[in-house]
Amino acid sequence: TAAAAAAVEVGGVRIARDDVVKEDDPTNNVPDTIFSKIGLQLHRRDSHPLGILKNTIYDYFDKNFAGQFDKFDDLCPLVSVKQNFDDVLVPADHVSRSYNDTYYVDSQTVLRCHTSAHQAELLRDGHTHFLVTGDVYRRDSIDSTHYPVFHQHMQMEGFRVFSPDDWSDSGMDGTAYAAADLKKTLEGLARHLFGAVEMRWVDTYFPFTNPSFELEIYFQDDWLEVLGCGVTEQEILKRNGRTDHVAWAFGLGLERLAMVLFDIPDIRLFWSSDKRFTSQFSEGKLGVKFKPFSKFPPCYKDMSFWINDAFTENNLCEVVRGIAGDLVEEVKLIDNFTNKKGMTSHCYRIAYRSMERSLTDEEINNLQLNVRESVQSKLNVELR
Ligand code: FA5
Ligand code: MG
Repeated sequence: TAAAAAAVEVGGVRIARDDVVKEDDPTNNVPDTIFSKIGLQLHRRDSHPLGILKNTIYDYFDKNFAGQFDKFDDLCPLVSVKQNFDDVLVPADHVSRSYNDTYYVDSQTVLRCHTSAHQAELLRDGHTHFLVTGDVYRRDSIDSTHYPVFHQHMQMEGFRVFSPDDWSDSGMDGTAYAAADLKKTLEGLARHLFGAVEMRWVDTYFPFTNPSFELEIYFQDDWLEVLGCGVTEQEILKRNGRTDHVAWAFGLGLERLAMVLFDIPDIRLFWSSDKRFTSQFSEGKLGVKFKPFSKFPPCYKDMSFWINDAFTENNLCEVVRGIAGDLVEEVKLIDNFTNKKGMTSHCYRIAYRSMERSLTDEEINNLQLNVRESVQSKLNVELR
């Protein structure tokens, strides 16, 4: 893969590669492949599907809330552990805090894993209605069987504060009032984007909201989760200058909505600079259906090794991604057994495929060779 630039700029803040990728620092787990995604800001390109979608959501809020929502779309994705987790009440022992799930720049700084990381500071700054759009980062596995899980995606956070005057005449308590307003607002948004669409609410859990819900839309014979939301925990409002108020919040996945709206079959296409992709979209045109250009065939390579206690699939995926970048489509466990000595063997099948061209045998063999070497040296496993 191409060497990453030395620095990028987000919202006027310069982020140097060497401040984010520190190979020899054990408190850092950010690879070059992730650094190269920072600063691309696809959601700020008006002719990119994610930019078109963001602008259409802005239109909905502008129209229905008379411009009350303040908009942020270039807040720096490097945030403190406090902002990302503590400020939104994520428990100290929650799995999402682990090095296996989150990219740490150092022990106190992460690449935000959700846009909720900005709730507290914006509240403290006095904002009562706001939208925050940005790239978020998670150490997921690679899986494209249905919806490809990816290590970066775009979220939009929405937040609205109510004061007692807003609900006092409604006959409801503040929480019920906010929950009803939240659902009405998001159902309206779904209709603004999709027209008629089948949707349903599912109860769920988030540390920062109660009650909490997910909205699912029916797409290609299946229910697809597009956002999480709920009534903000009182503690968050209290800590940030809004005692006696209530609020709702939501966080939606822009790619998931865009894939449905534009018929985009693979999440990796959003990062493509191929003209055959980018030229199909234009500013202000939501829902123009993407016409796939020829799909190149995948190539499969298997590798087997004895794992050790420290082995995790996320770490394996990171190593594979570090070598093959966006050419890797899937890493799948296809065999798993433990021998009499108690040693466990895993066999993984790696699918390589380019969105843009046909890969040569030589190129894939080289990739696989490098992947094997890197897996052995970085994960300390024994190849079979
Ligand atoms: C959150 O990130 C919460 N912060 C959302 C929230 C905000 C809840 C405010 C309550 C109040 P979750 O991890 O479910 O939740 O992600 C939110 C949305 O991002 C998902 O519904 C989905 O649409 C999208 N998303 C999550 N993971 C991925 C992924 N790997 N690829 C693409 N989209 C994703
Ligand atoms: Mg979820």
